[in-house]
Amino acid sequence: MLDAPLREALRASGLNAFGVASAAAWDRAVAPERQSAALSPGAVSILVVGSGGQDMWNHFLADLRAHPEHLAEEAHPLDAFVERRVRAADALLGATPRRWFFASATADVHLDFRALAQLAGLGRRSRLGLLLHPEFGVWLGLRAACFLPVPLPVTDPVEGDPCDGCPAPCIDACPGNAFPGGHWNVDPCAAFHAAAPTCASSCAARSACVVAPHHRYDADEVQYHYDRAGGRPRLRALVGLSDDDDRFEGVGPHWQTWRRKVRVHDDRSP
Ligand code: B12
Ligand code: SF4
Ligand code: SF4
Repeated sequence: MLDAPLREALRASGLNAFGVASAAAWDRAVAPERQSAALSPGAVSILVVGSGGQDMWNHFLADLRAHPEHLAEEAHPLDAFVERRVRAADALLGATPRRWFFASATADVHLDFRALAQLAGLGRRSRLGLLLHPEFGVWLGLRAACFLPVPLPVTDPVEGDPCDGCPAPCIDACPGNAFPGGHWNVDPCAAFHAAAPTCASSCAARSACVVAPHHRYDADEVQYHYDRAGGRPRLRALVGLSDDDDRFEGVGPHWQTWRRKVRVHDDRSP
């Protein structure tokens, strides 16, 4: 298979979850500006790459320890790590034309990776609003996608509602009433962030998910994802970089202002 060596190389960096969607299925789900004809003419397959559990975080820390400048010189060091590793592995695809997209909030072209990953068989939407992967549960990051003009075998979709039959401890664990109607909603969650510091560095609802608890991130990784302001100094301490040598402070996630910060095209509008 064309992408087998690429997958092997990415796995070595903890990019360990893969799925393939057909470009035709993606095109049916999104508005013309996001369809393959606009983004990558001739593409027929989309390889979606994720990181399940804590493996990629550990590779990221090892990279920063070996190269503290990768922290000092990058505003978004984890996104930069992903892009470096993907670009390095990309050479294994040879001369095949292709185009990569990244899931970072600062990406030039924004794709809705949860929708794309669901089409690529990486999981299903959960009550938490996160894609729930059969092996990694909600402890799956979505990282990159490659549009290719080569027909790769499409990954079977994960069927059914992953939350069916679950007593939903995620809802009970949420102090912010962020599950109106039984499903997570960004507005009450963001409002709670503005009103109280309780969720500044973690999400009790996600931590309560019963699926794959052994793949939960550790406290450092959780803090980095939920609270870059505190997570970045913690990263500096973990890799031995002094505050004075770091050119950036951590910022984000932007709970209240994400609609302005992320150039999201609303695929649901006609
Ligand atoms: C902007 C953003 C945010 C914003 C707004 C969240 C939001 N509602 O979109 C803020 C800052 C609040 C945020 C918070 C978090 N985020 Co965020 N976020 C993003 C980002 C950059 C864009 C999301 C987007 O396109 N929103 C567009 C709006 C219009 O979407 P929406 O209306 O909410 O959702 C609709 C569509 O997604 C659609 N849909 C169609 N098909 C499918 C299929 C599935 C499975 C789902 C869930 C939805 C869906 O229906 C939805 C409802 O109408 C993505 C990365 C990316 N490029 O996709 C990460 C991303 C969604 N975030 C992620 C995570 C993990 C989080 C946090 C847990 C914190 C964190 N940083 O780790 C929290 C909690 C989120 C939660 N419970 O859902 C992960 C999700 C991974 C997963 N397993 O699903 C992503 C993919 C980033 C990544 N690198 O992995 N995030
Ligand atoms: S961050 Fe807090 S308010 Fe938002 S879903 Fe998680 S526990 Fe609830
Ligand atoms: S705890 Fe149960 S209901 Fe909540 S997201 Fe996990 S599987 Fe779904």
